[in-house]
Amino acid sequence: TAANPPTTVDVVVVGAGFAGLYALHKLRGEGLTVRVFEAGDGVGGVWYWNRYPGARCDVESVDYSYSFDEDLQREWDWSEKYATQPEILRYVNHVADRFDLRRDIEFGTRVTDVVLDEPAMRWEIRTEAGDVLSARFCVLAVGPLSNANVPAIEGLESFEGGLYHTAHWPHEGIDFTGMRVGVIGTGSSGIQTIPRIAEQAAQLHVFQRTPNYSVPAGNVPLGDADRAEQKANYTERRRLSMAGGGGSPHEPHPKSALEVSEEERRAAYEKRWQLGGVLFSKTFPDQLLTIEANDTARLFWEDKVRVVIDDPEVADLLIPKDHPIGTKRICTDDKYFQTFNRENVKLVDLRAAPIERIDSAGVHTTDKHYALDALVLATGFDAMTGSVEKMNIVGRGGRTLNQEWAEGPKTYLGLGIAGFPNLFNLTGPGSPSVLANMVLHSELHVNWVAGAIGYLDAHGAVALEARRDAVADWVEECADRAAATLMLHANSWHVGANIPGKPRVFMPFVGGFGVYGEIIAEVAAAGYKGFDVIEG
Ligand code: NA7
Repeated sequence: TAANPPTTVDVVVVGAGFAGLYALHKLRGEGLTVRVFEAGDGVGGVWYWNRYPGARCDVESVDYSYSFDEDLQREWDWSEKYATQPEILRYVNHVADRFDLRRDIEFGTRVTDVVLDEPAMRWEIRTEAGDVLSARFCVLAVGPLSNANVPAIEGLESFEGGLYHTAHWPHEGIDFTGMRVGVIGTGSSGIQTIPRIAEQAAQLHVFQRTPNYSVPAGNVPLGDADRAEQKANYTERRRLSMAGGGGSPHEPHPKSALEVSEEERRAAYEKRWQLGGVLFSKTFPDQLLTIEANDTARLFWEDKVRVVIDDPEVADLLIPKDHPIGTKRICTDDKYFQTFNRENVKLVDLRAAPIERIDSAGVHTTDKHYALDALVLATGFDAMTGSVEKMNIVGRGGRTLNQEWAEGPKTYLGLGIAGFPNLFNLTGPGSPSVLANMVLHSELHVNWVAGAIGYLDAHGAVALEARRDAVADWVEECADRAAATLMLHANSWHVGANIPGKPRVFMPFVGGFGVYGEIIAEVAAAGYKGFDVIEG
């Protein structure tokens, strides 16, 4: 941290995760002065905080890494197909050192206010530590899955055992040996951590409200030969990723699931199953478009899962019935379902008997008390809007972002908000972020923002502001695209269903990462069509 950090800069970036770090590197490289504020004491964003046992990325490590520097991507060696949280954190720290990023980052500093000074057309940024900065541009890189959701369960604060949220795991780790542990939540985080905790705990109770689809992750160690092959094809791999639906170099089967023979269909699912990972959801292109196609995947999945669970009644409880497969982000696991065969693991069905309250000694459901030494909340996030809405962001006419988004987030291309000139929200609602490879998506957004700033400067303009009509059209386009899929059939965090009172709006752009990249590039090429370019 600099001794006398400047109070006037070109750009303030909020957040030092993958997006914020690259924003700093890129914009500083364009000759701009940049200051980054980060609430954590280190870089990495979600990978800094989510240190629960079993935390691992579900995008291949070779793809879930920066592409902006050829030497960086050639020199870094990933040790596994899917990287663990500690390895990703080592990588992000390596990047921060290699590009000398820390000198412009203030750690342990949360931004509280981002207020437009309209006559000056500058943003005033305030932090909890008392910093006040004036910036021409503000880049929000706070992450779409970063604001942990702590459920409002009566008595939670009275629990006297260890209480942990997966997204705020103690850095020193926890040894559950000999303990009676409870885990609430069976989303991606719960499904990753439950098998690991089960290996330690004396007794583990898994409190499940909604069962989830999960496929074996298929993680394998990478050897020198694997890495050499990946790196030899890196350029092509990146090209395919940028054009692909999810930001990775994989494409679905060319035909509909319903067009092919039963034999061919099973062979395709079997191949994906053996490979492992989230791409099972994308075996066929229409799997998320029609119930008939989806059912073929769902039934294949169900057969695979039933055989590994010893007790058929437990299997019934673990198999989702309320949503088509893939309409919530599919989870990936390492022996999750097999964990329920262990003597020391019990599944608690909260549909049959919901949690009533928590007391000093454990969890009360409507029919029983569970005595616990430790309770793990794997209860997810106020996704896509939560971390942005936590700040007091005030735009034109004193209107807050929370007022602007009261009925659900409203953006143009995910990047621009009407009434909030020169404020760029990275990887948030209106973009495909959470449906894609977040690292490449962050690069895409940052490069676009850098291009926009360059355009303003080249044209002697002061600001870029999304037009209201363009926002309305984009919101409608995102809604229409979602409605044409099965994605609205799930009570997912994509629609805010996990947060009581949150407006039910499908927040991501579902049209694909490659398509989205083309759209935002065309808008830029057309002189930022849909934005007002404000002259000085
Ligand atoms: P998720 O996917 O939102 O999962 C949260 C889980 O917690 C889910 O099973 C919830 O059940 C459960 N939950 C939440 N509140 C409660 C209460 N009050 N009582 C019981 N159960 C509750 O979060 P994750 O962290 O696993 O994953 C989020 C994303 O991060 C993931 O998709 C990856 O992209 C990375 P529910 O389904 O709401 O009934």
